[in-house]
Order: sequence, then C-alpha cells, then structure tokens
Amino acid sequence: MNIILHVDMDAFFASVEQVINPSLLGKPIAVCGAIEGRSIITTSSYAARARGVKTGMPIYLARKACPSIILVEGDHRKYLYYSMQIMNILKRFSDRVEAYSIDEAFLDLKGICKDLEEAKSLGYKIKKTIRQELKLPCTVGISQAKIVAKVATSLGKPDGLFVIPKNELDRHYWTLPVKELVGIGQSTEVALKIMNINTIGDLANAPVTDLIRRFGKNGYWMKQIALGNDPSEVVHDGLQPPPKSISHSTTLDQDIKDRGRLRAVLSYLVSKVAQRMWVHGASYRTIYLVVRDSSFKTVSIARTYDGHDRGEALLFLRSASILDGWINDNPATKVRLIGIGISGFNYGAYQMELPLSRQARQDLAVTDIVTRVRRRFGQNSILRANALV
Ligand code: TTP
Ligand code: MG
Repeated sequence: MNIILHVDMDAFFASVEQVINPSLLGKPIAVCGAIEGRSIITTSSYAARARGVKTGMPIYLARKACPSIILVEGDHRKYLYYSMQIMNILKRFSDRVEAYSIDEAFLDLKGICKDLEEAKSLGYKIKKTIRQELKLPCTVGISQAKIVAKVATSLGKPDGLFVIPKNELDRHYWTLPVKELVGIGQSTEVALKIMNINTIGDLANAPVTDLIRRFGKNGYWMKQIALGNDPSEVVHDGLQPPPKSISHSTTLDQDIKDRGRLRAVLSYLVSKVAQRMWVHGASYRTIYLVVRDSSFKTVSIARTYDGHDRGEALLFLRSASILDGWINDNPATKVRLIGIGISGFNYGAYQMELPLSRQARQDLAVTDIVTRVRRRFGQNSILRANALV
C-alpha cells in the first residue's frame, strides 16, 4: 500500500527564533528582512497570525494590525542549520525522504507501515522526536498520494496530524477550493472558474475531454490529482537525476564593494556548492561567478579548466581569483548580489586523472572529512575560516 507522510514545520523561521530566544515563546513575533525600512514579513508566529499579521505584509501594516508585535531580523543560516537537523531526524524513519522545501519533506512509508493506522503512530513519533530534540512544532499529513498528504498537512495546522484515507476524499479533499492544489496558480484557477469548476470535487467530476480541450495534457493530470491519483514518487537521494550545474547566490544585506567582505560571502557560498558537489559525487570543470551591482546590472563570468576537480580549497581559490578580476575591473562598483556556480560535471571519473599533487590530495581529504561532518551536523557546523567577516 502506498503511504506518503508529509511534514511541514509550523511558522518555521519564527519558531526557530523562539527556540534560540525562549523569552519570545507564545508571543506575537514576526521575522522580516530588516526591522526598519520597507521590509516585509517573511513569516510570523501563530499568536501574531491570530492578530491579523500575514506573510508578505509590509512591517508598518503588521505594526498597525498588532502593536505588540516583536520583529526579528531573519538570519537564513540559522534556518538552514535547523532544516538540516530536521531532515536528518526524518531520515531515521524512512530511507526515502524528499526535502521539498526548507521546512517540509515527504516520506515514502511503503513497506515501513502496513496501513494508515501504523503511519499515524509513526507520524506522532516523528512529531515527538522533532519536538524533543529541536524544540520545534510541526504538522504531519498522511495519505496515499503526495498532493493529498500535503493538503492533509494544511488541514492539520498548527501542531497537528491529519490523515486523509482514499475513501474519505469526499469529506476532506473534494470540498476544498482548487487553489489548494500545488501547481494550480491564479490563472488556472480563473480558467477553471469560467468552466464552473471551483472545488477539487468539481475538478474530479469534470469531463476529462473538456479539461484536455482547455489545458491539453495537463488537463488529464489535473483530473487524476483531483481523484487522488497523484502518481509522483517521493524523490529521495537515490532517485534524483544528477544535476547539470550547482549554484548558490545571495543578496547582500547592504550593497558593498569591500573585497574582504565579498570574499567572505564567496567563501560561504563555495562551501555550500562544494557540499552539494560531493553529495552528488561530481567533479566540475567550469566555474561561473554571478555579480549583480547596485544598478541591477548582472554579469556572469565563466572559466573552464583543463581537468576536473572536486576540492573545496581549490574551488575557493579559483572563484576568488575570478572575483578579484571583476573587482579590479570595477573598483568603485557596489555589489548587490553575488553567486557562484559550477558545471561541466564528471561523475565518478575523477580517479582516472591521477596522479595528483600532494596539495590536491590534501584538499580532497579535507573536503571529504568536512563534507561528512556537514552531512551529519549541518552545513554551518564547519566553515572555512575566511567565511567569517
Ligand atoms: P511555510 O511553510 O509556507 O510557512 P511557515 O512554516 O512559516 O508557517 P506554516 O507552515 O505553519 O503555515 O514556509 C516556511 C518558511 O519559509 C517560513 O517560515 C518563512 C519562509 N518563507 C519565505 O521566506 N517567503 C515566503 O513567501 C514564504 C511563504 C515562506
Ligand atoms: Mg511551514
């Protein structure tokens, strides 16, 4: 029996802030880009939501809706760190875990639980473990298909567990508006409304020929999903196709031109890129640096090297030299966004390029150990010293 369990953290960024600073527990708090200025609310605690604070709201409106709101400046590194801890916990319960976003994941429980009752007990165990080890609340949704499990989670929010068995779709699934389905955006919603299709149940009952005439092949799939027949699998590590490129970028808090600080940010990004390259067992030949300046002009500078490599230290030296070149050409330009990517991958063929220099061997050995530490304890558990500003 197909059993899919979906986990989504409650008010994730806000809950992490409350764990780090317990005096904020139970209070209306909101996480935003910056406490002053034109920043918007990234997320807020349920106590703040009860007072009308919403994601995407400018902070001045949030203050108006809830004068006692406590604003916290977000720090992505903290959330990434917790996200990795959560994924590590989930992997104890199934070998097939798909990290779907920073705070949600699907677990394939086929062969692990014999029925939905067993899955429900496992769901409570997962909630308890995450609560005990990380002090974070989450909601679990269980069903026989991915999209339905995700809908179940939204019905269980916050801090709940909700199961939608296939024979109860009429009660908990078909009554909901079509926009609850992943992939149905505003324009599809409007197009469906014109066809008098408002709920997921309307979609399930609509003649497939009408849907195909209007939406092509997607029309067929939309109906299948409405019927609870989401065929998509839980995409865990073993199923993911190898990537063609790996990149990370960041928009800086303030536009800067300081070489040391830019290098520090670059070093942090390089460590993330290197980590993913190792997880995929890849080695790169091309590095590309992306720089967006304060006038929003964006350049991408690519360099391709003779052979493949996978050491983090060399990746940083090469990336920093590309960045240095850009800074020398643009000494007065302030940087708004910086990104680093690698491509031209080779999988597993690296050994063929031996013999390596002693330095290269050392780089690989260190990268290997660092990668394992990061996989176990989180990306930020170990950083290159030059990533510290
Ligand atoms: P969500 O899971 O959508 O929201 P949430 O965890 O804050 O609240 P809940 O699931 O209980 O409804 O998103 C996870 C995190 O992603 C969220 O804490 C903040 C971040 N996020 C953004 O940065 N921008 C956004 O537009 C959204 C929706 C979320
Ligand atoms: Mg969430």
